[in-house]
Amino acid sequence: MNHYDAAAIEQKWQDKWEQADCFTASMDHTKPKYYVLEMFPYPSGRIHMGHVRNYTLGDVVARYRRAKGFNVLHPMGWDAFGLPAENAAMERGVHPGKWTIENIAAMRTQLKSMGLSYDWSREFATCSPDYYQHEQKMFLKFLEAGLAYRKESWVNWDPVENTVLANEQVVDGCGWRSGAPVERRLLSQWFLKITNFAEELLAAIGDLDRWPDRVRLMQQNWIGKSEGARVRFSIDGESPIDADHIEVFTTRPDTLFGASFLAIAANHPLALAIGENMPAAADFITECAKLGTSEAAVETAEKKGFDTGLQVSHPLDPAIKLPVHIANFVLMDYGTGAIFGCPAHDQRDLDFANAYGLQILPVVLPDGEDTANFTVTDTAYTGPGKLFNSRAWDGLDIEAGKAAAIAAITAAEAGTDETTYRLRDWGVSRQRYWGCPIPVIHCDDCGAIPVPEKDLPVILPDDVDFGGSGNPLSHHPSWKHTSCPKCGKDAEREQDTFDTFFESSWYFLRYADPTSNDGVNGEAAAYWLPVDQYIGGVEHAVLHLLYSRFFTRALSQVGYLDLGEPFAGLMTQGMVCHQTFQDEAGKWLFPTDVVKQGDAWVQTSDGTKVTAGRIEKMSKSKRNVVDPELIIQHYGADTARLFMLSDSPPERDMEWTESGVEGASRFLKRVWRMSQDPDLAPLGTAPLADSEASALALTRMAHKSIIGLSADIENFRFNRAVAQLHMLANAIADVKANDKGAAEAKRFGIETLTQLLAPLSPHVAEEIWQNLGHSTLLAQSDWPQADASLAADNEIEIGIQVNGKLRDTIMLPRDCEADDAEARALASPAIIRYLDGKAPRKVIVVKNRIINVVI
Ligand code: ANZ
Ligand code: ZN
Repeated sequence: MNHYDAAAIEQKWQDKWEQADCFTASMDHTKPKYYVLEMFPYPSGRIHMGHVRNYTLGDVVARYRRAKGFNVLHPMGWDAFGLPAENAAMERGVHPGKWTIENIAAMRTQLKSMGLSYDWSREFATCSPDYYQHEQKMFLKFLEAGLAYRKESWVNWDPVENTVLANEQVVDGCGWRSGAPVERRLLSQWFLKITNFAEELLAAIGDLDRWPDRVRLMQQNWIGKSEGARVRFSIDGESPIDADHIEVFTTRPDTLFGASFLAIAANHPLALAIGENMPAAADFITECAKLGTSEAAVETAEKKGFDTGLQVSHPLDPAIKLPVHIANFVLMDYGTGAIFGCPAHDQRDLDFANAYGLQILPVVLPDGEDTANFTVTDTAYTGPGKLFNSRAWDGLDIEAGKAAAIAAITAAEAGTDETTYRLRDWGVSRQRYWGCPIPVIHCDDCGAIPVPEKDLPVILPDDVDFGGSGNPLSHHPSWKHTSCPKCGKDAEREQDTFDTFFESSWYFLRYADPTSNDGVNGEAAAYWLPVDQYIGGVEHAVLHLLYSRFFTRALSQVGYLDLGEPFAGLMTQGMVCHQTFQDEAGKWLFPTDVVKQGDAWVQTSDGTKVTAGRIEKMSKSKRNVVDPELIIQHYGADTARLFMLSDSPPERDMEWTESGVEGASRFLKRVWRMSQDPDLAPLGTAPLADSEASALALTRMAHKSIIGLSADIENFRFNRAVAQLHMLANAIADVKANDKGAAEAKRFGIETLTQLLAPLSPHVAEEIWQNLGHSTLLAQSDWPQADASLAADNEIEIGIQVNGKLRDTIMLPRDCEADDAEARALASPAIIRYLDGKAPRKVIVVKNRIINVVI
């Protein structure tokens, strides 16, 4: 018997697949297409177990669909711009480009060692000008179409790093790297008009029926549609700004008569104007600026305000006067940056009113309360009820009250109904070097002028210095100096680069034809898109997936293609977890540094005590990581892949354990041994029609496995697919040599097992297939066909009802006679209990369906 040598086999079959060009895709209108895509990796240098899981899942789908006769596109590439490369440059003095290219080479080798069925001819890295030059054209088209624009906006500014920080990069009000307190700054930045598509992006979520509900909900919340009203309050006396009124956005116009103050954002134009003449106000504004711009920061901060001394009149009764405060919980970039506060029915407003002694007037009466006694003190009432203290609206419910309020403010010309969205336009400017240059030239006279098409692409210069702070592009001696395309005067290039989400928003379109001079080849995209199955981490549930949905629409609008949704099916995988270990001093230890002795863990090096901790997501900081390369070297990629699939359903977290990998390895060795059984019937023999007992059972199990495993793969139940393979292997082992048809059944069983194993552990399957005498490649073979009649079980599960309620289920032979079925049902312990010693009045048997006992 020859021995299973994973390393030799795997290299051999990877070479064979490549020579036979098995995975190169091309358009073919005679076949149904299937585009399976895994989120492309950032080239950090080495693959981790999360990658292994992600790409194994995708590869099973790709290999299965190919065998099922689909024309499969399964590409891979590199999301190659981004901060880590720039940090490496600063820390180690390597150029980001060089660092990235080397990382890609290393990771490509690792991915290839996994035997993934990619069409490598379509590979690209987004940091290559071949790729990013198209983004510059897209951006200019967006500009022309009004889908890109420049505006001043408030940003989190890190004064040490001299750069803008995303909200997620602000930790407790400080920069995540520098630790310096973040400032709010007004900066001119480029934006993409994703808000143009807010309604469409929201509505189309309803059609994404092959997306996880959780992701759909997250997108819905992110878009955050709010229906309400815009209401004007006129300023009493002299206004410090041009406008004589303050506009607020509210979702509760029905509570207008419960208003007791107006609050404006610290960076509202009115606040800034007041701050100019009032040092105390200016101090308060500065204090607010330290809070950062994130909603989370604003939510959790203590509610603080500053009374401006200004007063406004109520829009429906000028006799009612309300004070105007500057408040830290009002955001400038939502609604109008100003609110009316109704403390009785909004908790933030109530906290604020209690802190500053403002009036609390309830206007919604909960059912069962009476107007004379209902008061609000510490907890705002946000539930349903009838309006009161609200003049003509008294007695209306909230919805009717909103309609009445909108009618009243419209009639008084003090406002209108309005719908707003939480979704903000996408700010794409980054003060970074390692990104796609924004193709714009700034002229003192002409303003921001697009780089003319003939001068594209704007190539990122290589010779930059990473020594200083801020954006290295700004320090480059010559790159930024150019002349104005319009007037010819000296001008400066835009030195910001695009947010790296720009690259990942259209890469899936590029794969349709990665060398197209048009950026996106419309015809190829029409053939391949949408992606039939997208697979990746749930951490991308909002930004990447929403930007991609937007980009597809925006590119369609400017003529690149004609497509709505880019991803028809989405699967979000769970994390790969591992137990954590610490030494006596609390230092984290690698799993390779510890060993189990009896029930306790000790350090391999010196036998000292180790505390085994929780099972957590693999992370470098806790050292609970296992290096895929070592696993592949030790067990082979087929084992790593099989274990990845077998532990839990793909959308759930899984625990990586040594015993689990061992189990997967044992199973492959078992299949390997079975395939070398000298008793197998020769190649080309089919199971005998009159096989007996265990041989018949195996044939049946093989047909059942084909049906079951196909459904499991189509529905992402890979763990069940693996269990099915184990069952089939057991049925092979259970065949008795003396049963008629044993040798033929075993051949059929092992061949089927090999074919079904192929998408999961493809190398060992190819090797066994060859050893079984085949000269075809499994990678190019059709999926086995099941005979449903042979797969049928001769036992079926039948429910037993007592007086119409299901009380038990039993296994009965198919087509079991009524008398026999009745006898078996009445023998069920559960039914005996229900009968409680009595005889049933009637027993109704519906053949192969159900048994109803009437008592
Ligand atoms: C008066 C009112 C009375 C409100 C009441 C609520 C309850 P969503 O659902 O998130 O859209 N708001 C409006 N603009 C704001 C801003 N820029 N910063 C902070 N808060 C703002 O919430 C809309 C509600 O949030 C609005 O309705 C407004 O407060 C507040 F009993 O107006 B409401
Ligand atoms: Zn000019």
